[in-house]
Amino acid sequence: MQEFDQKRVEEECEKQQKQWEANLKKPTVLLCGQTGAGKSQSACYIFKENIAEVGHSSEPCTEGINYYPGTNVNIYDSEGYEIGSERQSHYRDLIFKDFLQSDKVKNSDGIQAVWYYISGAAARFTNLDEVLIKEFQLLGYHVAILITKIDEMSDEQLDQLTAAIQKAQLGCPIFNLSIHPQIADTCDWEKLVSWTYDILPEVFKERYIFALNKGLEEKSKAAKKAIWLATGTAAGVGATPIPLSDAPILVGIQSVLIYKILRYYGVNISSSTISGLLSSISVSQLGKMAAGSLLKLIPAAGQVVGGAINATVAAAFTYALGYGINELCKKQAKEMMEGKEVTIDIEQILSSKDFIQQVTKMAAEAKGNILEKIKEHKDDKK
Ligand SMILES: Nc1nc2c(ncn2[C@@H]2O[C@H](COP(=O)(O)OP(=O)(O)O)[C@@H](O)[C@H]2O)c(=O)[nH]1
Ligand SMILES: [Mg+2]
Repeated sequence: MQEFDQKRVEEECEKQQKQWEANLKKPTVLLCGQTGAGKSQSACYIFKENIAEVGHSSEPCTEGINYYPGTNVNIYDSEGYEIGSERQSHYRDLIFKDFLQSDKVKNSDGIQAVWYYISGAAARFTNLDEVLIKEFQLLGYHVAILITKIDEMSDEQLDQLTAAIQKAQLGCPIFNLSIHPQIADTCDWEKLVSWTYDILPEVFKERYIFALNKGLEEKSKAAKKAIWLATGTAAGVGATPIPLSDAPILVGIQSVLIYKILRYYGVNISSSTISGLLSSISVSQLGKMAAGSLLKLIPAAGQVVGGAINATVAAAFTYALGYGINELCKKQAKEMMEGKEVTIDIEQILSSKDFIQQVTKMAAEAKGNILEKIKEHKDDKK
């Protein structure tokens, strides 16, 4: 029997965590449209960081466009134009000549999404709006139209405005929005968040998720992706003849998986701390227990090639652990979004008997078809 080597586990965690983080890019969103449409406020509503907030410091950019480099998302917040103003006639040049041609934009990772705002209070879709949106699209930008302040509109007004936009046949989605507490929850915020997630190239998706105040679905989606990736990797590790419960690489994979899931939900604890917790509640014991009871569940276990069993057990256990953490985070995050004070106490979770029992039970259930499932998820990705 090998000794459980915590130092190697920590090295493994650090390595895997770094590898993952090195590949993540920060997405950039451009907010465009009329002054007072609610651009700045909406960014504060969606994202965790109080970017684009009045009084929040921005970096100087093209005149009329403020740049807010956030921790996980960058926002270009255009001051917009007022209908009939001097600025309206310059707005197109300002965006397409001054701003998009500027070194700052050209030397960056680009702009992944344009949120184009139409104020429900003004309820006008102007010729300029149409021209600008078409120009963005021609240049290959992903544009969404955001009708804001719908609390200030009658249903009829909203229908008319929507019809006017649809008549232009721009082919971009339209989201009806308001931050008014009485109707905000029934608006299309989650749909906007989801659309943006979908159009982002892979390397930008994860940091976008970190930045989000909303998007429970997307957080869970990202967690599930991470779970299947780790489960597949664990299956590979388990195929070696090392007893799986003592393999630092495996605990590393599981710790980094938990680390990723927590990050999606906005909790930041280093993966080596998690690995410490995992081993201090002796996940190796748990692994042995799971392995032992799982072995009993496999008919004629003695005749099965050792590697095959290890792969199954390692994968099933990793899957069950990730699944359990994601479910707990989802529940907590929902409560958080409802304004309740909650914290995700990972130490308490990992040492809770209920949680461990649930994971063990689930791993036992999963072992039957986990390898096929891994394969399905790999095929899905192609
Ligand atoms: N009624 C209503 N007012 C809003 C809404 N969103 C923003 N506002 C208000 O509209 C004003 C302009 O918002 P702001 O975000 O600064 O607009 P921006 O110029 O497009 O950045 C502020 O007074 C906001 O409080 C909304 O959904 N409904
Ligand atoms: Mg503003």
